[in-house]
Amino acid sequence: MNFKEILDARTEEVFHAVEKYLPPVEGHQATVLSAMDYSVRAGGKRLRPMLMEETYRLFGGEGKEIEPFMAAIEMIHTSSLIHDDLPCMDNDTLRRGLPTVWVKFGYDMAVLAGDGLLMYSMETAAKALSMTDRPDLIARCMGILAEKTGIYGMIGGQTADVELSGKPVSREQLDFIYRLKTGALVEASMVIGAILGRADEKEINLVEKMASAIGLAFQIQDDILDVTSNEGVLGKPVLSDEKNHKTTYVTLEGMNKAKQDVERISEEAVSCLHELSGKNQFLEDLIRMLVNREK
Ligand code: GRG
Repeated sequence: MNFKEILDARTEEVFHAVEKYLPPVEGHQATVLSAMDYSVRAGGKRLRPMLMEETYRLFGGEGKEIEPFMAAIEMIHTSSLIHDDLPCMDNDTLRRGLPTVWVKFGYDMAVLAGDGLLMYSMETAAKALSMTDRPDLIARCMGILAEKTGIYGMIGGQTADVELSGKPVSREQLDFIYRLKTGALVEASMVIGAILGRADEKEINLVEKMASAIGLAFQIQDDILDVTSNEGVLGKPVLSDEKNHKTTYVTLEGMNKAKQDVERISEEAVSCLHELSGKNQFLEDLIRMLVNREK
């Protein structure tokens, strides 16, 4: 199998692990449950739960306790996509190749589906407590999940991003936005994988540094693809940043430098990986894939 085939197979496997934790679509709140289900099942690369599981494996983790956290991080990520697409944010109509949640279920249900997934993620992560002999580690990971999602993480980054739309943005402000709105969930994914894999504190710090580099490279590549790709391949509209008057890495630094920097930052992440004692070739290939990905 070539890397693309291995990656597709892993995406499928990761989705099956996540799918087990989706709530049933029933009861008086069936509409919002249906919107939550629709958005998670819509597809996507499943990069965050994949990075989490690969980091867990890097440190020798073999248990099931990682799975509720894999499901939780994908739920949080999906909730952010639902809200990001809303008319009050990016006002986008296509996501993961399908109509966005607000287009299909209405603005009200989309807000609630995002909120519903966000809270259900914590309920899901808590299920790991009954799967471990180290509840202290689960509690620590739940704290990290909340912190990296909240106002000191993704939501904080999105706040600055929304507020600065249409305004001049400095490189320092852009770095802040990218580190929080995109990097924080990648950091949560890999740090949780490391903690549950029983990494020591030095290793956890190195994993956080590696994840931060991956998050930054990933967001810059997202900016590049917004200009160079097409809707059919991406499954979401292109030129969305221009439409929303957003300063991006590409508008600030130019396309050539953006491409060079994705490559350089990805290699920095690979260097961090090499400093760790375990070996995971798939993880290394996955990090490098970020530079060449088309969607
Ligand atoms: C849920 C309360 C609540 C708030 C959300 C809208 C928001 C706050 C945050 C937006 C964060 C965001 C969308 C950052 C961009 C990150 C990014 C590059 C997303 C695309 O991720 P991919 O390419 O998507 O991994 P797939 O579809 O493959 O999963």
